[in-house]
This record gives sequence, structure tokens and C-alpha cells, in this order.
Amino acid sequence: MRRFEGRVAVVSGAAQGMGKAVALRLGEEGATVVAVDINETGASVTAQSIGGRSIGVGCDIGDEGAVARLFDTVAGGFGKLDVLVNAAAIVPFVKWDALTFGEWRRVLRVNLDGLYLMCRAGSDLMRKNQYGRIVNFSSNSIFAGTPNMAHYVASKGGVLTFTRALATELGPFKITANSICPGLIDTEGVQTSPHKDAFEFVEMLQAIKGRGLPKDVVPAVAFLASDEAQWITGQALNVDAGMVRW
Ligand code: 4PL
Repeated sequence: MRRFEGRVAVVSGAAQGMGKAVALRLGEEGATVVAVDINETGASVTAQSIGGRSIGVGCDIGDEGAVARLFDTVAGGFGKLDVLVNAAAIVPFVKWDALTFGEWRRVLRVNLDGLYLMCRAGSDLMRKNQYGRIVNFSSNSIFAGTPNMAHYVASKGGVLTFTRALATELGPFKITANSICPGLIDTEGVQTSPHKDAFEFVEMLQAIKGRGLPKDVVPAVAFLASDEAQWITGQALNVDAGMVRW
């Protein structure tokens, strides 16, 4: 399929994991991708694998000035924005007894403040051509109440409800906004955290057994980001092998 021919997409968290997998798929299907990550080198590697006019940009999405510069680059370089996928997030593992306000703020700053800044600037650019697809990464942990990440769960609950409200605000401009709720996925981030030891437990709860990989999440994101998903907005889609049903 070549669903993104002529489209310009910004994908955050594009240096690794699900963000990278989504960026590569959008690129394979014809999009010009602005691969965004705090890891500038990783973002550039993703962009180079896509080729064409795709670029990598280093950006701390929690920094208002950095996000403003990012979208100046998008507007200046490509003149429009069709697709915005927000996959960038901090995925912490901190048991409740060890959770501090500083750690809470660190995670909320990126996972929620950063999402706000990206959607604020991204939707302002989309509005100009009355078209847009926004896909925000929530998590199925918001339904499960997954342990050792209360601040993350709070932030991802916010992603889902913010995305609903965003859908209402942006509907008049023919921009859709949906969230995706993956389960535990085998990514570089998970492999370098204690979450890597949760696969067996998570698998026990899944309707379909096996270990979730980024490629299992990509098709749902690409669909919601595609032109033909025009009648779907304000929704949340679990992609977790049936671990949670709601
Ligand atoms: C079920 O989003 O949804 C671990 C780590 N387990 O980040 C998550 C589950 C994790 C999750 C998540």
C-alpha cells in the first residue's frame, strides 16, 4: 500500500521502538517523514533509512521553544502537515514508595506537557489546509492500573481524555484525533527496564498468546493516520492481543 504518497508526517519518539516502526512504515508508504526524538542521532538514522526528503530533528518535546522551532522547520521545509503521530514518552519503572514529586513532574512534563505542545503547534499547521490525522500513544496500562508507574498511568489516562477533547476542537477543520493503547511491547526501552520481566504475566492475560512487537502496533496507527479513517475521531483503540477488553 502507498497510503501516504504526498503526505508530510511528524512522528515523535522516532529513534527507537514503536515510534521508529511507525515512521519507517509511513515512509515506506510514501510519506515525507520528520522523525523527531530527544536522541537527534537516532532520529537522523530513522530519516536516512526512509530517504527522500525525510529529515531527523532533535527535540525535547517538553521544551516550548524547541517545539516551536521544530514546527517552524516543518512549515519552512515542507509547507504543510498532514499526519502527526505522538509516540515520544518516558516509560518509568518506579515503585510507589519511591515515587517523588520530582519524578512525577519529570514524566508529566514529557508525556502530557510535551503532547500538548506538539498538538498545539501541529494542529495549528494542519488547520491551514483543512486536513489532518493525529494519533497519540496512550497505553493499556490505564485500564489495567499497571504497577510501578502510577505517574505514567496518570499521564497516559490524560493522553486518552485530552485526545477526545482535541477531536471535538479540531473536527470543524476536518482533523481527526485518536489514541492508541498498546500493551507491553518488546522495544529497546522495555528491554533496558524492569518491564522486560513482565512479559510472562502480561501474556497470561492476553486472548492471543505471544510477545507484542512494534510491528504488531504499526498497522493500527497507519490506519488511523490514513485518509480513509476520516469517519473515526475521538476514539481509543487497544492493541494488546486482547489483554484488556473495554
Ligand atoms: C501492560 O505502557 O501497558 C508494562 C510499560 N505493562 O509501559 C506500558 C503494560 C508497560 C503496559 C506498559
